[in-house]
Amino acid sequence: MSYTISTALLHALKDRGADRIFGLPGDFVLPFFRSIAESGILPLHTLSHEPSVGYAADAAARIGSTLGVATVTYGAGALNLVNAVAQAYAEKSPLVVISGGPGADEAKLGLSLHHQVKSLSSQFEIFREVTCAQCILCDPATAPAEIARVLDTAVSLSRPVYIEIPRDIADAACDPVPASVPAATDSDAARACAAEVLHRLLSASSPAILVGVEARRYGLEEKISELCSVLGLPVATSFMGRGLFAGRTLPLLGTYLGSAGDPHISTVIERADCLLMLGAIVCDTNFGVSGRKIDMRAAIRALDRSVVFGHHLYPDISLEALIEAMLDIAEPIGNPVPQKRAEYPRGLPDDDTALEPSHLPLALNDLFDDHGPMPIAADVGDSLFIGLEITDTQLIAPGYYASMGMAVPAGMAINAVTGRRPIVLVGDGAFQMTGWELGNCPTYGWTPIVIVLNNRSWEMLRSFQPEQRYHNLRDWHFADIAPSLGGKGARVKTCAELKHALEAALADCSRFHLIEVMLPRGKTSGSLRKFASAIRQISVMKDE
Ligand code: S1T
Ligand code: MG
Repeated sequence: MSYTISTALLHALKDRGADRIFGLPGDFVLPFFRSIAESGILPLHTLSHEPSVGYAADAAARIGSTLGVATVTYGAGALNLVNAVAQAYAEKSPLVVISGGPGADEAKLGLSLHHQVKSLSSQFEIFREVTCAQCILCDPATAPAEIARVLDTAVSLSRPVYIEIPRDIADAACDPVPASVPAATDSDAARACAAEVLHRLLSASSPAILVGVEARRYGLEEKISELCSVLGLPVATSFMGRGLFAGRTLPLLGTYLGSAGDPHISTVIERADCLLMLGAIVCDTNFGVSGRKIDMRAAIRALDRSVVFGHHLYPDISLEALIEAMLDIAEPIGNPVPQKRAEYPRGLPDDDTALEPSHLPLALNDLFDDHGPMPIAADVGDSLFIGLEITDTQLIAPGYYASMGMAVPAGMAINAVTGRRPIVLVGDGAFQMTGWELGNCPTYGWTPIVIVLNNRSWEMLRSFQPEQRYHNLRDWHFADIAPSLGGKGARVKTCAELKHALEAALADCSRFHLIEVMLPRGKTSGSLRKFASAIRQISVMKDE
C-alpha cells in the first residue's frame, strides 16, 4: 500500500483510536480535506465555526476516552480554535489539532500571506503554549516519526497536540507511521509505590478515595471500581470527575464540592487522614470552594504520570500502572461503614406551577427513571450546577476551565460517537455563542434534546454581582428558530408543559428538539446558590 503524508496521518490517527474528524476547511487545508473525503479512512463532520469544531472534537475525545481530531485552516481558522484547545489542555483532553499551513515556496516568497499574523511561525508559537507536543510536517522523510512522536505524546499525557501540514506537501509520498509504543513504566517502581500507598491507607484511621478525570481519560473506570470495591473505602469523584462510574455497582458517595456540595461527602473527604486522589486535577472548582480544605500533606496524589505523598515523589508512574500494581496486592481495609449514596430529587408536579431552576433536576430524574439514563452535555452557568442534581450519568462539562459554548457542539459529538441521543443543558447566554451549530444536526442525523434555560440573563454572573443591569439579556425566543434549523421547538413556562415537551421530544427521534425553558431572572439552582455563597465567603476571608 502506498501512503501520502495525509493518508499516513489518517491511518495513524485511526490506529491510535480516533474514530472521526471534526473540521472546517479553508484554502491552506483543502488538500488534506480532499484526502479525508476521498480516502474514507475516518468520517468527517463539518461545523459552522471553529470554536465548535474544537469543542466537538474535545467532547468526542472525552466520551470515547480516545483521541479527538479538529482540522482547520491556517490563521483565521486555527486561531479561532485557541480557546477550545486551551480548555482541552487544562482539562486533560487529548485533542489533535491539524492545521493547514503555507507551502515551502510560498514561505520563501518573502511576501505576507493572507491569514498571516506577525510571522509565518506566529501560529506555531501560539499553539506551543496550549499543546503538549507540536510538529510541522515539512519533510516526507521525517514526517512518519514526527507524527508518531506527537500522537503518542497526546495519548500518554492526555493533552492536546498540534500538527501543521504545509499545503504543498499534503500529497507527498511517505512511509507509514510506526505503530504506537506505550510509554514505559518501571514495573518494580510501580509495585513499590503501590505497596507504600496501601501501607499508608491501612495505617490511617479514616482513609478515603477521590477519583478525578484521568480515570476516564485513560479508560480506567473498570479497574478503579474493582480496586475501590476490594478496598471497601468511601469513594467520591471530584467536580470534574462527575459522571465517572455511572451505571456501575461501585458504592460511590457522589461528587465532592467542598462547602458548596453535599455536607456528608465534604465531611468524609475533608476529615480523611489519608486521602488517595486518583487522577484528580487540583484546581479551585475541584477543591477550592471549601472552608476546611483538604490536608494535602496527608493526601496521596496520583496525577500526570507521577505519584506524590508528603515529600516523596515517584516519577513516571502512570495511573494505569499504579492501579494494576495495587490490584495485585490489595486487600480489604478495615470494616467499611455502610455508605450513604447521594440522593437526587424527583417528582415534578404535573400542573401549572411556574418553572424555576430547581424543577429541572426533578424533570430529568423522573425522565431517567421512566426511560433510563441519557448522557448529558452541560454548559457553564446554572446548567453546570443543575447537572450536579441529576442522577449519575455520563456527563461532559467544562467544570474547570469553564468556557461557555461547549454544550451544544459536545452534545452533537456525543450523539455522533455513541449513537445515543444526549440531553444538552445550556443557558441562553451560552446558547447565543454556539447554538446555531444545531443547524448541522440534520446533515448527520443527530437528534439531541437541547434544553435552553432562558432566564434572559447571565445569571451566574448576577449571583456574584447582583446590582448590575448589564447581566440582563433580551428574550430571543429560541424555540422559534428550531424549525428553520431542521428541528422542533417548544417554549415552556410551567411544570406540566416541561414534562410534556420532554415526553414529546423522546417520542420523536426524527430530528433535534429544542425545549426553551422560561425561568425568572434572579433565581438559581440550590447548588449554584451554595457555590456562589462559598465563593463570596472565600473572598471575604481573603479580604480580611
Ligand atoms: N466567556 C466565556 C467564553 N466563558 C465564560 N465562562 C465567560 C465568558 C464568563 C461567564 C461565566 S458565567 C456567564 C459568563 C458570561 C453567564 C452565563 O450565562 P448563561 O449561559 O445564560 O447561563 P446562566 O444564566 O445560567 O448563568 C463564568 C462564571 O465564567
Ligand atoms: Mg442565562
